[in-house]
Amino acid sequence: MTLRTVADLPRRALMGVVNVTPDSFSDGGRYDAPEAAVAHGLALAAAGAALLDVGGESTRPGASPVDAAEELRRTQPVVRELAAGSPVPVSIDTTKARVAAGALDAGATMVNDVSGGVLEPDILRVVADAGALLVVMHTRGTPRTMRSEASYRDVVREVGDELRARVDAAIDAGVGADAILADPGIGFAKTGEHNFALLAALPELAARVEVPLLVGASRKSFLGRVLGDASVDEREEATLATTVWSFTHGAAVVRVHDVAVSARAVQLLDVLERSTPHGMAA
Ligand code: PMM
Repeated sequence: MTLRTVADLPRRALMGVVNVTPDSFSDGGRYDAPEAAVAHGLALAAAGAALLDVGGESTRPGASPVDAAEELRRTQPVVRELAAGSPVPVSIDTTKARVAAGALDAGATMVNDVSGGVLEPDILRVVADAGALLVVMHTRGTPRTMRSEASYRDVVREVGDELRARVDAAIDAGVGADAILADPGIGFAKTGEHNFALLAALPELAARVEVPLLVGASRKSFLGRVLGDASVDEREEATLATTVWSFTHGAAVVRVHDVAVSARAVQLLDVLERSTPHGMAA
């Protein structure tokens, strides 16, 4: 399925995570064989994902970099199979222009760049030329250095300004303004407090960046800390709270690992929203 603009996505779209990596923080190694990754992607689509986000390089703090050839080797066959065989569009989670080009060639219609086009600015032109959608995420530095860059005077204002600058750079490179989503980058060059401040300020951020927001808080460690150091496997309810919170505070897309759980919550949210003091709407 092809996407031309963000408006082509369903309302409250869930982006399902398909990590083809041996070392992602939440599901590393579980789906690193291409067949397993494809089967997982198809299951996420069946569970209600509106988008599948295929990634071949772990972005967890301190992760080792992967070269473009290896990242392409991991992701391209999975993108190709999912683009051909799944009912929903495929996104490639990469910061590399070459990997993005390979994925778009294989049928992806969205590029999710966690560096917002900073690490390889050519990626913006690659997206523009393909007429694809783009996610620009906010971070500072690289996964290796981002922890030391989590310092802000006013995190909401600074992230909003820096994110808007990334949106402008994408538009300058030829990406349509209606094809861009912005993401505050929960957990990227942020402390737990910064993450909560940004989640509390989603409407302000959306107004500042002037494009729809994508939020990715699924299973991240700041959620575990609130719950007394809950492990990754014990963060699903907290993740669900952030999904519902993000959608009710204006996010257009939420990126999650467990799509089925979030899809059921979104279904209920839609009914609640249509309900009146007289009862449930038909
Ligand atoms: N988080 C991760 C990876 N890619 N992309 C976007 N746009 N937003 C995020 O918050 C984000 C991302 C890290 O999580 P993972 O290793 O479980 O994929």
